[in-house]
Amino acid sequence: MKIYLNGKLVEKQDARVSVFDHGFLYGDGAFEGIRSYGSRVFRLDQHIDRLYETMHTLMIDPGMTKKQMSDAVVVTLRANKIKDGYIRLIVSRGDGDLGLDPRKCLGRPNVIIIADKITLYPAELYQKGMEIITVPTAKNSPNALNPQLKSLNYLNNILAKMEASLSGYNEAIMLEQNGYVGECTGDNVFIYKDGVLSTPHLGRLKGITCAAILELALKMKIKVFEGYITRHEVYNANECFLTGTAAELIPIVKVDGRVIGNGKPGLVTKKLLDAFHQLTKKDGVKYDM
Ligand code: PXG
Repeated sequence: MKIYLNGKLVEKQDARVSVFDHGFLYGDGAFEGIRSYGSRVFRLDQHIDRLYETMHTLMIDPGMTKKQMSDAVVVTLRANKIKDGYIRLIVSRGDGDLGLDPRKCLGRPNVIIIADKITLYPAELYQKGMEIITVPTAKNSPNALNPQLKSLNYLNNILAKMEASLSGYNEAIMLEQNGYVGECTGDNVFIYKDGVLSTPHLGRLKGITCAAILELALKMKIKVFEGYITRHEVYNANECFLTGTAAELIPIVKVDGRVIGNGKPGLVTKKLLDAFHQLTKKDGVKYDM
């Protein structure tokens, strides 16, 4: 496996960064999770835009243009001969001292790109649907650590993920500080009821998959709503599903013990999943081997 590290492709065992890197010491950095389908990087431009927005807020300058960053993703995929895979793009602030002060990070940020195969939820969960729960750990407040930042500090989500797995579930709904539904630990949440597809508006990551699903829904003449959603509305929805780069679109059939709709993946969910699969075949940056 070849890893992209600061402009060079190196072997996995040689892809190392310092223990003084602020990404390691403090989770100080940004990342993206991207997928490629049949030698097309799905919505690469949107992922790169989101990465640069996170870095802008963190005041990290990778010393690369967006075009150079996109090209580096493609170079890494080619070097690993990956047509269908998952790309992890990481920019950490770089080496500092043992203090918090980012001004002490005098070296350059570390830019790392890993291209690998993807691990999905088991196939039967896409057929039967998944059960999830709401967990006690709430989303970070936007005025503390805004959930719209895809930063290397993912402890908020990891704590929630632990609560889910300790209770025997794969995913968990995290609520916002005000008690409204936020998102899952690595996925956005959707509900469908009476012709309207709804998803929380703020206090969540602006998912690339979520945006694609909203576009597809509009094309299918389904009404969409982005706003406050309560757990009560989730429990009483006709359909529910989660979206994310890794999971794509996974049907949810039970939340906190409440059966959603008829307890089976819904028709609209299936239609959107089909449409999403079609989209991944034509949307994206094409590359040759
Ligand atoms: N919300 C959060 C908190 C995420 O981390 C999404 C939504 C979906 O966004 P995209 O752009 O992928 O549609 C994510 C996705 C994992 C994992 O192991 C998930 C993500 C990142 C890293 C790992 O499930 N992010």
